This record gives sequence, structure tokens and C-alpha cells, in this order.
Amino acid sequence: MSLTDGEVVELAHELDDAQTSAHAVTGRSGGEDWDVASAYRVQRHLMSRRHSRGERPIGLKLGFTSRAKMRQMGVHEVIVGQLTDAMDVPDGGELDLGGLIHPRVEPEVAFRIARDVDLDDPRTSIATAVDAVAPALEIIDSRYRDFRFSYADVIADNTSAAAFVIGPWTAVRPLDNLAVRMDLGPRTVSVGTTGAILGDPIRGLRLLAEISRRHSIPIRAGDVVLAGAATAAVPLTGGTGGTVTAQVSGLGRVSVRVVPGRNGGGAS
Ligand code: OOG
Ligand code: MG
Repeated sequence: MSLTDGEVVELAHELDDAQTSAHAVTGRSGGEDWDVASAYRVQRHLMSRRHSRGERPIGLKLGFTSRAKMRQMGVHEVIVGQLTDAMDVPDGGELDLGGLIHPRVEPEVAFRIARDVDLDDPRTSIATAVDAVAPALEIIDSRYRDFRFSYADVIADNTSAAAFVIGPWTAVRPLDNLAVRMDLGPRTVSVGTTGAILGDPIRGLRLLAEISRRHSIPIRAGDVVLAGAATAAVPLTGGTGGTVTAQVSGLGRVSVRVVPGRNGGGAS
């Protein structure tokens, strides 16, 4: 059943407040799912609230594009979320865990979109709008307690998006089988391949276009698109500290320095 406009607004405010106050809330479904169109309406309202606070939209993200992520979270269909400049951490910069609830990090690849994509034109190929690719890190931080959510819940929560880091942009090349490795300090915490992302991350772009068309999410010139994690996400606890690095063979590396929050943030 779809939500009323009032319910959409209420849920968007609840999730927005959970993010700004770093306090987790309980998912709406209690295990049962609610309708996807309403979930994207909540996401749209949530994001317009953030935009009205001055955050600038700068891209999109795909989630649950790899089996490792689907298995980890129990969600088996692709989701789309929205990125703003407030989530953008420069390569080699600092990620402050203060203000986050129970962050996790995952290695990704990113696409750069060179021109506005006309989603109403059936001949549109979003892959031809890509002018560069880069290694990336995504930091997710579900606003739901213990990362427990249904498919609709996680869409409403803007797909757990919290922060991201983009490495050096390079020319587009085949991405179907590049080795991926993520290190946390001196430890290698995950290994995989870009092929784990839908067989080839480029496939995510067609799904992105479909979902964006259906739920009125624009894809604009200059947008960054995160293709989804190649491996399961790794928790960043308050005591973590150190540097997280993702390396994608042939694309290069990207890193972020993790600083424990003032109040020991990052505790779940
Ligand atoms: C949802 C976000 C999923 C990905 O790369 O698969 C995602 C979550 O796991 O909380 O970003
Ligand atoms: Mg991700």
C-alpha cells in the first residue's frame, strides 16, 4: 500500500533527524516490506530537505549490485541513492567518525557523467555519457538500528549513504575483471574483483537509468555515480583510526584517514 503525503513527510523527517542527531531509529516495516514507489518518495523528500539546508546534489549511487553485499544485508535487488557535496571527502582527506552512528566502509568504482541524460528518450544510453572512471570508497551509515532494514526501508533512508571518496579519474576501460583490495591500516580487510559488480559495473548504469526514470531522479552533467561495493562492507569502530585504502588494479588507489569522533563516535 502506498503512503499518504503526510506519512511520506513524517518518515523523511524521522530519517533526516536520525542522521543529523546520529541516533538510530527502527525500520517501518518490522520485517514486512512496503511499496517501493513510496520509499523513493520518502527519499526525494529527505533529499529536498537536505538541499534546502544548502547541500548540493553531485551524484548518485547504486547499492546491492554484488552478491557479497546482497548476502551481507539480505536484500537482493538494486537500489539507487543520492549524493551531495556534504558527503564528498577528498582523496587522502579525513573522515570524522563523530556524527556517524555505526559506519562501514566498502570499495567501489565510480563513473563520471559528462552530459545531462534524457531519461525520457528511449534511445538514451547512459554508458555513452560516461567520460571517466575512478576507484572509490563509500562510507555507509544506516539510520536504522543494527543496519536492520527491508528493501523499502533502505531506499527511504537514501540507501545508507553517508560519505564517499573518489580517487584519480582515468579514461574509461573494461571493468569486468579488475582486482580490488581494501586495507584498513596495515591489514587487508577485503579482496574481490570489479566483476563481482553485476558481472561488469557498466551494467549498473542501465539499471540506474531505469530506476531513475521510474522514480524521477535526474542524472546530470558532472554527476558522480558509485557502482556499488565489490565486497562486503567493513565496520569502522571508534577505535579504528588509521587509513583506509582501496586499490583497483589498473585504476589506481584511493584513501581516507579515519579520525575517531570527539565523543568516540562510531560506536553502534
Ligand atoms: C545499503 C547500501 C548498499 C552497496 O554498495 O551495495 C551499498 C547498506 O548496505 O546499508 O551502498
Ligand atoms: Mg555502496
